[in-house]
Amino acid sequence: MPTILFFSELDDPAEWRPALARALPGWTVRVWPEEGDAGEVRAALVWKPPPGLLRQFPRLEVIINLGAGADAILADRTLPPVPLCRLVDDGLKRSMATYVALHCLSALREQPRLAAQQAAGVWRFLPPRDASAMPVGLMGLGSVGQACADALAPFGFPLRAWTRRPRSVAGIACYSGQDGLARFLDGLGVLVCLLPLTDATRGLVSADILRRLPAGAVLINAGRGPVVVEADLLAALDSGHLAHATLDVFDTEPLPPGHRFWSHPRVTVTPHNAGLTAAKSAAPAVAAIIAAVERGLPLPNRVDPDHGY
Ligand code: NDP
Ligand code: OXD
Repeated sequence: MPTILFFSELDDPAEWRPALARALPGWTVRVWPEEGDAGEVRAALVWKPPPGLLRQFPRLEVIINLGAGADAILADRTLPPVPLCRLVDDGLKRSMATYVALHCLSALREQPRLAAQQAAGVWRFLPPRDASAMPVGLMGLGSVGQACADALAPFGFPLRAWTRRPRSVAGIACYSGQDGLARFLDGLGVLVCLLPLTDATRGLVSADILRRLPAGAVLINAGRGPVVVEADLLAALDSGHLAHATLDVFDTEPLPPGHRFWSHPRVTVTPHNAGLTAAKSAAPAVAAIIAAVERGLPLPNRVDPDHGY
């Protein structure tokens, strides 16, 4: 019987096994390290598998990354030469969109300053800011960036996006490449980083980009930690140039005890929980990828190893 191999040290197999069994009738679900015939494994649904694990299945046809960011799996130089797809489902997009909307609205409503006032027992009227004067810039307008743009649309923020290739999307001022970067950054109220981690994006958000933001701007990073240079971000926060940073992703995860982000008055830390790939909503997306493999159709969310996402 065709078998899908499941490996994750983060996701609960007790949730995934029944969800996959429902979505893939006629398939066996094998949770690593359960024993079985290696030749029956046709698909692998994996999050950060140990290097070399996937090489032992001679009839593997597709690898499905149990998450949207493929940087960790692409770092495995021993991956067998079969197509690699990312798992991007409606539940994940919704959770990322609520995270980004929450923290853009928090900036709009001056929530960090209000929280500090409350902690100090201070009653001081702070007028809400004007969304129309607070452009939100999405670095990355892929499946997650687009869901975030849709969620932000009703609140009146002017929306911008910056991508690798030129794009044209109704309601969003689109910029691309190095040429478009300066115009994208000019006058932003909130910079939202939703980029994959690739050779081209590692260390991209450095002092140079941060200093081009207007004084008082806010950063949200829910993409990958190493896209932002942590030391440069701390310098921009310490100087007061940036009003606040909300960070879900970090160079080192879990964020080490004693890291300055934990206690910085201008930083909100969340434990890489912005997006959730839940078995119930994502198992049908796994089945859709496998159905496309079986029918020889283009694979949804296929990763291009040359570009790293
Ligand atoms: P996609 O692959 O759908 O989109 C990536 C976007 O980034 C595209 O718009 C792409 O541009 C743009 N991009 C890539 N490289 C560059 C570059 N060098 N310069 C400019 N733009 C670039 O990814 P998703 O939207 O699905 O996810 C984005 C990232 O979010 C994931 O890779 C992951 O790291 C992170 N993530 C984090 C989660 C969390 O819990 N914190 C949960 C889920 C995802 P173009 O349109 O031109 O291709
Ligand atoms: C993902 C993540 O990439 O959760 O899906 O970070």
